[in-house]
Amino acid sequence: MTYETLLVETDGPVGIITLNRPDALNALNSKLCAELIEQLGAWDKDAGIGCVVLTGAGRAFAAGADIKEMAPRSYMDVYKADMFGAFEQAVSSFRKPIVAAVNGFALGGGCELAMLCDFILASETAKFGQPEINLGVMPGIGGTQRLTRYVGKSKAMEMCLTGRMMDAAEAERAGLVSRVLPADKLMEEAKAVAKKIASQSQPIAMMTKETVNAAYETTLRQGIMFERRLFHSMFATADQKEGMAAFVEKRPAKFSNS
Ligand code: CO8
Repeated sequence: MTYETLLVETDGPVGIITLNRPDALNALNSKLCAELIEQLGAWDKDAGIGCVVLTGAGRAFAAGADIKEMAPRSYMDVYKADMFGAFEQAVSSFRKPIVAAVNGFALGGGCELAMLCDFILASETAKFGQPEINLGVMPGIGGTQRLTRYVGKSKAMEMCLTGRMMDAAEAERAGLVSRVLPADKLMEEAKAVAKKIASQSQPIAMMTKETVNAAYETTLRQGIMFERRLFHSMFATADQKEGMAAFVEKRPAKFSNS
């Protein structure tokens, strides 16, 4: 599939999407949102894809929603269109793991998009922020909620109220990113991590993602019960039998995704 705002490729079971509006620092315009929704929809249904890497071309992962496109819109325009509603829904409900490889600016909607992914690998040059307040608005694709859950109230509040950017080292200390890598190693490592994930049992990886994400939505007790029920259900899969047999027989597991 050829897109105007995305580069899409596959490397075996890994799908790689590069946001590709580098002249606008990959700002999220409606075209880009529609194309990303379409591609994720296709890969959700494609059993050949086990993990996705999302990155940005040039100096940015994404510098936010497209301000030039958004600026003239009225309240009725954005309310009726439920601006960014379908976008947030499409990424957050994607069932397979998505790794964000953040190479530069991840600001506003760009930071929110990175946080919608399952974890973030950052290059040393990455910068994260929620600068919407400088534009007379606030985060609107989940930033007030997800950033607070990632880094805690104090830092999230400071970032949303001041618009200050965090560098990669601070983002790692704060728990926003899982690891920081040299810029020239970021994609190599992101693809290696995605390949490792895609080599596991696909349904077990999907259930694991669903269960970790349940920690955001439930009480501790409900989350633990959800985990236990899904854990028990894994004993009905061929992949549990294979994974454990392979360990006992000292050989690599050969999962059948069943
Ligand atoms: N939208 C549109 N164009 C952008 C954006 C953006 N978010 N960011 C950068 N660009 C464009 C610039 O206009 C410029 O284009 P041109 O060459 O035509 O003038 C080009 O990208 C390069 O940018 P700069 O020249 O500004 O590059 P600098 O290196 O000087 O600065 C910065 C880089 C600091 C990243 C700067 O570009 C910047 O501050 N960008 C805006 C960041 C921002 O405010 N992001 C938040 C946007 S609002 C948002 O995301 C809200 C989401 C929630 C909506 C929810 C609705 C329900």
